[in-house]
Amino acid sequence: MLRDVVGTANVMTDPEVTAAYARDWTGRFRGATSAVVRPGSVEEVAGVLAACDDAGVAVVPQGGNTGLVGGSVPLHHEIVVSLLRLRELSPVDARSGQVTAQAGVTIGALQTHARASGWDYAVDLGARDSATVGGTIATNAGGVHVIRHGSTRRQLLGYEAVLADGRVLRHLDGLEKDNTGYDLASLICGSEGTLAVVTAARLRLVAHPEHVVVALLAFDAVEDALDAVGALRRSVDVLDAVELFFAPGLRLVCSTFSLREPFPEPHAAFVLVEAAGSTDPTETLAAGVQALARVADVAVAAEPERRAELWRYREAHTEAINTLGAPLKLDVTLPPDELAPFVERVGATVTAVAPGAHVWLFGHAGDGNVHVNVTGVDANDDRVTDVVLRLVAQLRGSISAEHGIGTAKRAWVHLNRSPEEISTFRAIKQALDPRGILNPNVLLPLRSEARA
Ligand code: FAD
Ligand code: 2HG
Ligand code: ZN
Repeated sequence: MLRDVVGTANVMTDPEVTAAYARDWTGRFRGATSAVVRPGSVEEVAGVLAACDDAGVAVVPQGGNTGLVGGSVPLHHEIVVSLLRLRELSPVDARSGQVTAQAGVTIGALQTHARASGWDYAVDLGARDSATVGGTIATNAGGVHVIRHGSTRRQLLGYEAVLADGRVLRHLDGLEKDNTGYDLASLICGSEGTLAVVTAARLRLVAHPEHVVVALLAFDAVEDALDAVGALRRSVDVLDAVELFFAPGLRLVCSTFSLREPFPEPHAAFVLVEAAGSTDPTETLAAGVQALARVADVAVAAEPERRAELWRYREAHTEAINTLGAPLKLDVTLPPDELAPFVERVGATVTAVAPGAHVWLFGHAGDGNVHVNVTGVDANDDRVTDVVLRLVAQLRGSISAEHGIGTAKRAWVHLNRSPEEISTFRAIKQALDPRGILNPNVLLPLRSEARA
């Protein structure tokens, strides 16, 4: 009995309570569950999984439930295992610049903890106050600092996780060099809860930058903005974010949140650049911006509050778009040379199959990552997903940059992964979770779903 493992108060069955765990952040993915279980220790996670494995009951691990691909909610009546009670953080190790965090710690809490010791956690994202260490590891979350520090996998120096049958794997020493066999932390990172439940991690911290400056650049031609991305990456060596958005998204953000537009004149495209370092990067950034060919206007901010105002124009896109109804979200990476052709073609590609659609584009341009949000269509319209992901594959891009596959994209994994790779994925899943109880409805395509 799960109640014997976690206590009666931590098995919730009232549909009014469990509903919040069964619906995703966007409102697109809605399921139902007979129970939400909230273990409070690694031993309790092990007990819950062993019991479910014995009974052949499928589970969905859940952290902050901010995932955007329908992977964190029980769409097939799975039991939800919420990790939010695992909230311990070790002191920051000043010599190694490392910390051990339990799965339910939010990214915001981890950053605050690290900053109190002069360090920082490099993965940063708009969902920081809800997204958890466990969830970001499970999705290998990216965020705004990938161009400088890499995605979550690069921060991961050790892990603790529970296998489907309740066995606990633990390797938390955090040695920078450690070639003792298979890198299980890297394997579990990005596995979206299909191989093990992450309970804790040893994480790399980075120096908290003393000086940060943000510039919002306006362009009258989309092509000029995309050219600027590569030029800035070459000329400014202290860049830690290069973000992109366009006039319709900016207008929507400003009208939704009653914000003043950042520039007196309208412009077509915007690049938000952040530079950071132990010395003031303003001059380096200004020189990089001056060298750009066709910048129409610039706003610069060094003070934290003004920096946050400029960031809001970019970060508030997700929330603003959601006010229009649950969108269809795609998250793709293009090779640098294909970013401009993709941005140019994707709108017409979508409206060819869904004439009433509105396509919103924004993203982390520094690493080629574009978020394609489509409103004005049924969010489950597979035709839209199909044409966009095929365009991405044709341009040699990835159909999932940072959000994962979840349930939303499992039918298109074959566009990026060969049959040999997919059968190796299946073999790994079978070895670690032979009864298939861990998030069985995400990531791996159904055999009947493999499309030509
Ligand atoms: P959940 O949503 O709860 O779960 C996500 C997946 O991980 C599910 O498959 C779940 O089963 C699995 N999982 C959760 N916890 C565990 C665990 N302990 N062990 C094993 N599996 C687990 N993502 C980015 O990459 N970059 C961004 O910039 C970004 N910005 C966002 C902004 C907003 C406003 C929102 C709403 C989302 C954003 N996301 C972004 C998506 C989301 O925040 C990330 O995918 C994040 O990693 C999810 O963390 P979570 O704790 O909410 O996980
Ligand atoms: C972002 O970069 C997030 O803002 C969310 O990854 C993207 O809403 C989206 O599609
Ligand atoms: Zn993103």
